Amino acid sequence: MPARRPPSHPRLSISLIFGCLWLLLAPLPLLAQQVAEQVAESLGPGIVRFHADAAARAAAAPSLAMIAALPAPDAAPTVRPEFYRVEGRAAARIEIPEGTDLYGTGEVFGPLRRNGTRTVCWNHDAYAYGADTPHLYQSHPWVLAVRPDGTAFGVLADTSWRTLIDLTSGILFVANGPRFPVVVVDRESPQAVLRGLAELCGTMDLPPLWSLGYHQCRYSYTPDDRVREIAREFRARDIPCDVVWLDIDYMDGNRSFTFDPVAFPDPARLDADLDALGFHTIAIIDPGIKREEGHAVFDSGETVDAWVRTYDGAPYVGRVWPGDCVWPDFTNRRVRSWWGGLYADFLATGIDGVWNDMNEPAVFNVDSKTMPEDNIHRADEELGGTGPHARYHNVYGMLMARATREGMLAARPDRRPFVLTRANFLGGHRYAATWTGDNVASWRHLDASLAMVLNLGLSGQPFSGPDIGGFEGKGNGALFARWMGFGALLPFARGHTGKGNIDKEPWAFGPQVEATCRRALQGRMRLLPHLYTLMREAAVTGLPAWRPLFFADPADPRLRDVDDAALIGDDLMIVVNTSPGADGAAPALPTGDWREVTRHIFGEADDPDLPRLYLRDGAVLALAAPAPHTGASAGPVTLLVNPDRQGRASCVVYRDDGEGFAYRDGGYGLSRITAVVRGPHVDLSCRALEGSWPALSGAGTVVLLSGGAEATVEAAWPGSFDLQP
Ligand code: NBV
Repeated sequence: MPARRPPSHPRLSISLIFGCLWLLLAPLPLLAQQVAEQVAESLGPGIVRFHADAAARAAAAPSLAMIAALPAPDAAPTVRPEFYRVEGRAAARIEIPEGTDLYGTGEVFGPLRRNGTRTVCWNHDAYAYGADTPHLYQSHPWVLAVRPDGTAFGVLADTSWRTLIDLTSGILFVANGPRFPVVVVDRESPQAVLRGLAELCGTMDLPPLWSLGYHQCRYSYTPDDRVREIAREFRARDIPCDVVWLDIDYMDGNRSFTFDPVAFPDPARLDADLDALGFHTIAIIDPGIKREEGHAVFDSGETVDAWVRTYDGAPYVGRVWPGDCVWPDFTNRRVRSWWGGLYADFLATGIDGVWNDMNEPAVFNVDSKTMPEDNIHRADEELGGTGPHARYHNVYGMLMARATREGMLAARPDRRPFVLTRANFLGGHRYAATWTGDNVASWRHLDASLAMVLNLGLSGQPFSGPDIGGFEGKGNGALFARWMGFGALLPFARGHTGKGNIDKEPWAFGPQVEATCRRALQGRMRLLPHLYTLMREAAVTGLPAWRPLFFADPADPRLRDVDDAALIGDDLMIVVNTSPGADGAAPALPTGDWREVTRHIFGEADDPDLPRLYLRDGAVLALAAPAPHTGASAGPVTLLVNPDRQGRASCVVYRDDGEGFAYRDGGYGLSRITAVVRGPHVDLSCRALEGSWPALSGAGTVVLLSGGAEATVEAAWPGSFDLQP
C-alpha cells in the first residue's frame, strides 16, 4: 500500500469551465506547444493521431475508447491540433474554418448543432436533467465537424479523464489529467468520417431481432402477476410489443441477481408464461452490491477480492438502493469474469436481456453523487494498470456492460446478448445499447430526445432512445401520443416511467391516445425489414440508423441545424411536430422528389400526432405486415416504389435468423430489389448481394408513386406487370 496520498485530482466541473474562459481570452500562440515538436502517426486513410511531443507519446496511457490502431508510416495531416498546458491541465485546440458546424459530443441535451456549447465528460446520475446540467450519464470526447463544402473531419480526445469539450470558439478539449493524444479523421463527407470512427472504435454487434420490437417498462411492474397482466393487455388490445421489463422491485431487497421470494416466487414460470405470449423479458442489474455476509454475490465477490478500493486499501463502501454497498472493479479481468459468471444461473430463469443501471457509478450519500476520485482500481495492464477512479470513472459503466455482455455470451453462446446500459463511454456501443436516462415528461424533453438520439448516433452509438412519455413527471395524453408517434420508430423504442408516477402504458391516456400508439407501433412493425437492414448496416459500417437531415446533402447549409426532421437510412425522411400545437414548424427539406408515404406506414387515419414520412426518389421501401411482435413478423408484403427520372428505384433488404450467429458463417441474405418502370411496364428484380440465402422473393402489394399519382397493384417479386392504362 502506498504510504502517502497521491496528489488530489481537483474536482472541476464549473471551475474548469471558467478556467477555459480564461484560456480563450489568453494569447493562444504563446500557450501552444511548437508544431515542430508534435508527433503525428497515421492510423488509416485520412486518420492521424497527434501527440504534443515525443515525451507525451511515450507517456500516453492505452486508449480506452479505441480498439484498433495500426500506425502506418506516412501521416499527411490536414487538420492539426495545438497542444497546451493550462494550470497543469492538458488541453488541445483545433481551429475550424468559418461556417463549420459541429455535432456529436455524445449524450447531450439541447439542439443537434453543438456550436457554442460546453459539455463536460464526466458520467453522472442526472435525474430530471435539463439545459443547465453540465454532464449526463455518458462521455464521448468526440466532435464531428462539417465544413461549408460538406467535407468533414472528426476529432477524438483520447482520454478518459474528466474533460471539457468547449465549442464556443473552434474545438477545445481540456482534460483534468495527463496530456492526451488527439486523433483526427479527415474525410470527404460526414458519413465517411463516421466510418472512420468505426474503424477506430469498432461497431456494435448485430442485435437480436426481438430487441428491435417495442419495449414496455416502468419502475416497477410488481408483483409477477402485474407483469403478466401488462403482457396480456398488449395482446388483447392488439398493440405490438416484444419485451416487458423488470425494474429493481423484482429483486429481494434490491440485491442484484436475486428475486423477491414473495412478489416473484417463480421466475422461470413467469418467463414461460411470457414466452407463451411471445414476450421477451429484460431485468435490471445494478453494480452496487449489498455489503452483507450471507448474500451470495457479496460472499463470492469477497473471495475474488472484487471491490473497488479506497486510497487506504479498504473496500469502498457507499449507499445505494440496497443500503451499504461495495462496487465490483470492472477494470480488472478477474472481476469481469467473476461478474460474467453470475449470469449463468440468473439467465437460466429465462431472462432474455440485461439492463445495467446506476453504473456512473451512482452513489447516494455523497455530494459528488459518485465515488471518490482517489479510489483505486486495480486495472488490467492493457487498460493502463492500477490507477485512480479519476481515470477510470468514465469507463466504469462501459466495462460493466462489457463484463455483462461477456458473461451472457459465455452462459448462452448461441444467443446474441442484449445489454442496455445507462453509463457508457466512447466506443461502448460495442457492448450495449443505451437510453437517455431519467428525462422529464415535457415538450422540451420530447423535442430534445430526437436530437439526443442523433448526436449519440454521430458519436458512434447507433442504438438508443429516450424513455418515451418521460420518466419524471406526469405529462398528459397529448404529449404522450406525440412522443410515441416518433419514439416508436427510434432505434431503441421503450416506454418507461418512474416510481409513484401515473401509468404510462399506451392505453393509460384513453382510447384516442391508445389508437395513436397502436398506429405508431404497427408502423414500427411495418418498417421492421427496413430497421433491421439499417441496424445491420450500423453493425457493419458504424453509420447510425437515424441520421441527421444534412446527411441528404452535407453541402446544403439549410439542413445543418434541422433537428425536428431526420433520415431513417438514406431514403426515408421523417418530419416530427415537436411543439404542442397541431401544426409544427415546417423544417427545411432536402431537394429531390420526396413522396409522402405516411399513410402506408401508419394506416389510413389522418392522425396529427404521428410524424410524416417521405420516400426519396430512386428508392424502394419494403414493408412487412403489422404483427403482435417481431417473432410473428414475416418478410416484406408491400413495396413502395418512388422511381427516379430514369424510371428506376431500388433498396437493399437484410434477412437472417434474427437470433444466433449463423450470419457470421454466411447464414443470411442481403438482396437488392430493383424496380424499372418503362411506360406502363414495371419490372421487379431481386438480386442476392451477399450471404448464402437466396435472393428475396415474395408477393403482395406494389405501390408506385410517380407522376403525382399512386398506382397500386398486386404482384409477385421478382416479376413484371403492366399498369392499367
Ligand atoms: O431502477 C430504478 C430507476 C430506473 O427506473 C431508471 O430508469 C434509472 O435511470 N433507476 C434509475 C434508479 C433510480 C431512479 C430515481
